[in-house]
Amino acid sequence: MSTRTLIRGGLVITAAEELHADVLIEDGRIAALAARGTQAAAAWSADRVIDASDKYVIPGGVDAHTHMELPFGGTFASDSFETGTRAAAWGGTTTIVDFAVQTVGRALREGLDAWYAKADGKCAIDYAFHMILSDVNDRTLKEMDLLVEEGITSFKLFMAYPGVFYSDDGQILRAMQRSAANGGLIMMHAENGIAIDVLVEQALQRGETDPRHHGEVRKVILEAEATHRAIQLARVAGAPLYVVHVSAEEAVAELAAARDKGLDVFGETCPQYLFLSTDNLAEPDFEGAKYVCSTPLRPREHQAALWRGLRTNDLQVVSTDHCPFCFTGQKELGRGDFSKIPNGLPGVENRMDLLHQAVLDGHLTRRRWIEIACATPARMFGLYPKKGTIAPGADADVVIYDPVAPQTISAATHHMNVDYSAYEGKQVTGRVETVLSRGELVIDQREFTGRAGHGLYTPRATCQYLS
Ligand code: DUC
Ligand code: ZN
Ligand code: ZN
Repeated sequence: MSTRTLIRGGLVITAAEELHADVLIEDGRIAALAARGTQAAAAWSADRVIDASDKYVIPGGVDAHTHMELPFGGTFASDSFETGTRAAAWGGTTTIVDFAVQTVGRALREGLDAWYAKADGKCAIDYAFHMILSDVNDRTLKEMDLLVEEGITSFKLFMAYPGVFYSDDGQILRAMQRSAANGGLIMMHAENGIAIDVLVEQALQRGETDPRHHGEVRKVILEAEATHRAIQLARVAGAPLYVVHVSAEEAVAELAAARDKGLDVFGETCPQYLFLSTDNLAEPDFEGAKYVCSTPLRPREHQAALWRGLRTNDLQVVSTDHCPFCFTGQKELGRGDFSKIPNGLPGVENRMDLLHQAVLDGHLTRRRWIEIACATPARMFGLYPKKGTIAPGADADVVIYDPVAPQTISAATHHMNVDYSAYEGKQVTGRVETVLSRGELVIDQREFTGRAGHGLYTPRATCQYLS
């Protein structure tokens, strides 16, 4: 039976425009928009009418970088696909792209199938996958082609974490050459992990074991150098490149220089680099461990360059790199040795609100907020216009957002399965009120009405910024 939902009276914001319009949803998709007060809008009837007066009507967020259940440092990220996607919905995100992991010595297929199985029937919102390449060899290079055809059109490589996820320059070049041929997009963790491991060892020998030393050994120059090297390798291969979790001003400069040359080089940053800093890593009593992630948090002076990069489009996407580990029992693994602290921060629930706060703080326009959090990640990863916008034919993934509601971010009220918030006590203005995923109410006036298994696996096209 056909279900019609009408969202009345809100301000519709997309990456392209803002208009006071009513939105008609039919069979899980946007059927039509009509400017407020027009005859067309007045004539619409529906089974369900949602009053969005004084609210924003925005596309559901697309978080293109999450790690549910990631195995790391002898433990696992604490959000499952069930808890993590539910929390995402609470925060106004309706699509995640998570990273399936290849184990060294095993086929991509095996890792991917494991990720399909983890997520199947568990998700509250739609999901897709990238693939982490941990072992680039002749066999896995061939498998990349099959994955692109299957809708896994992006591959993360690591210049960091020797012995775990690390690829050397030869492996990186070969994977880039393959992606140049098959249409895949290489996503790069750009840090010189070989040099960092030397600095880690030397720091520990000097007795520098606290979390703040994590930030000190993972030097800005080693992010900038790896970013530069990744760009040159991509040029040699004739391949596009997407650099993940950019945190340092000098790395943004490398991206800007590449883009000024007209290269297909893209960059992502994350809320933790925009709102947190090495001050957090230096918090006493091992509290700094809560903020250990890689790339690391930087001195706060770097934030201005990140905001500027987002405004000038030298950075195009804000994702979360959501990779939560509980303080108790998980982050604590690194007491006395910062290198044993599992790397990662929670954030999938906070991204849309923090970026809305950035609008209020004057860093971004409202449309740019939607662009970097919804439309561009959808285009970058082949999901547009099904995801990332409000337009006829798009999936009805829609958030009714209250732009004046105050909230205090806290672990006491968040829905992520982690025992702390990286933004504990931070006061922001703006809050998700209602969320629809393919026309179904997932959050209804701040009550969870979704279900595990509503979220569907979504195969992706190739990057839509490439000709
Ligand atoms: N960085 C993190 O902080 N966590 C997981 C993987 C990564 O690259
Ligand atoms: Zn990474
Ligand atoms: Zn990551």
